Amino acid sequence: MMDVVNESKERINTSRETRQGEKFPLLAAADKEKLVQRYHPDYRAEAYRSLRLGPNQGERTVHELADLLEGESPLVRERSTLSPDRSVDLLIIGGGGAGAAAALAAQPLGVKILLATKLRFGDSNTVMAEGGMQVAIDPDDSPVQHFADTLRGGQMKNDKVLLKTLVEEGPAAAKWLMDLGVLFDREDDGNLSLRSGGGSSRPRLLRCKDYTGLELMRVLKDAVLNEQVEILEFSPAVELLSDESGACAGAVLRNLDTNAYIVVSARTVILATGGIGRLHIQGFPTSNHFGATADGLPLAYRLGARLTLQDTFQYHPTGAIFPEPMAGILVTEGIRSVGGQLVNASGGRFVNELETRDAVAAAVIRECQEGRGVTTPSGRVGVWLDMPMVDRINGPGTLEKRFPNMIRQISRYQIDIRRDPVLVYPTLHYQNGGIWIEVNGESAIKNLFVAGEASGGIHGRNRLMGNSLLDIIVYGRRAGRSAAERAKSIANAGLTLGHLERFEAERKKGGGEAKVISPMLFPDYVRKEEKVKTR
Ligand code: MEZ
Repeated sequence: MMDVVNESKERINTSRETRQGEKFPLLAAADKEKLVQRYHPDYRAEAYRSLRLGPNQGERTVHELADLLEGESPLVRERSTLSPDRSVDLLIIGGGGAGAAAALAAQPLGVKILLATKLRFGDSNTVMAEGGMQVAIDPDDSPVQHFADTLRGGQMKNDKVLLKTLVEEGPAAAKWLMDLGVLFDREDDGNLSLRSGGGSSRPRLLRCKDYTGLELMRVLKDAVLNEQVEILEFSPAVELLSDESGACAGAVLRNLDTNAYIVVSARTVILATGGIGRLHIQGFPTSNHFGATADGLPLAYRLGARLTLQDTFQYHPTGAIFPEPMAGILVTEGIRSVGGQLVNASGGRFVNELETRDAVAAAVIRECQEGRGVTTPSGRVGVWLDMPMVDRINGPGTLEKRFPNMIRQISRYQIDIRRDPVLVYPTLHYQNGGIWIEVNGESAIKNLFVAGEASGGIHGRNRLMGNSLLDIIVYGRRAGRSAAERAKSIANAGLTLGHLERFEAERKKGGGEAKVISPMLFPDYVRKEEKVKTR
């Protein structure tokens, strides 16, 4: 089997000369749509079912998420007292970039903030973001252009008000980060350096080499630690609390050391719990961090918050698949934006690498399903990402200068990306939809705000590269400000689990048995073997 991989790799090395300079056309809109509908995992009917209860009843989502949304709260069988252990103005649930940005925006308003996080403060998808943050600051660019690109990328299904705000507030968000201390890359003349990404008509990516999220989180975390924000680590939320009117009034956390519940009364709550990669939807490997188990979604859903676009997920086209321990690890789109090529087993290109991610992922899957992929010894099938092409096109040393993180991460597996291509296949990367929010971050439930990947609508059915780092900053700050302002105008309410009683009553009326306890908190690698084979 290794011979097959090596022989194919040889073909990549020999076809490099022919491929250099080769122009691969972008797809016509109709062909792109056909490709996506035929091969993208969002279009596999068998992966979906209808929701039987809750605010999105009758709509569909993938089995893995449906089970969590209709899951049973741990508090159904293990009741907790509802007398508060802690009473704050604002409870932020989640310690990634969106939670940190929210805390920094709320703190100047003088509210008492508790930031509770499942793992350590900073452990999140934010730190894993590599390629950059899109902001329209080039003289030839504009927020209007950014809006148009993102709308096209999102299959025209984006919430236009949310999107307009995202792009218009982009430049101010970048300035805010730089004022805090983020060091974006610059050109030799001192100007900020901008790069293109898939689906973007202009260079618009600000970046810190290929560890942009790590740099952002470093700065955001330091800034929060310097403020009056109390941090509670290893304390995930397991249920939200409501008042008599059904508005959000706090949360029940679980202390992961002692297993004890911590009841928090809060005037307002921000959910910033991040993504879903560790659900391994449809058996896909993931680029996400260990805690990305969709926790905020079932919590909000049981409280009555509506979801939007809950049936669409992003499979990043270039997750490494070989050697096996690398499965799912992200190879940044930045590599493709400077000339990295996707190549099939026989050494030929098959897609323009800067199509939007839904189309590139669909094209990779097509190659693999139609026998033009390379099979690894463990049975995965993938195509090559030819990274040495980057140095060939841009000059020796480019990979080293721009992608030190990629070189280091992949060298752990005895692959030098300056010399060798890497086998890749789509990896579950992002939840395109999530909890519906209005432009100040409030969900359909009063006093419950949402920021970052747990929210939905901004990105439509396919997010463009670099728009999630922008989203966590713009909407993290908006949610922080709005939730703090609201908290100043109301009092702490009486705590109830009325919403849970209503949810369970709905279940009894025909919602079927709960299959799982949710939120899940950690991936279940022990009891349920991950279905890792490439589909
Ligand atoms: O926004 C992203 O998902 C991103 C920049 C990923 C990457 O390829 O680096």
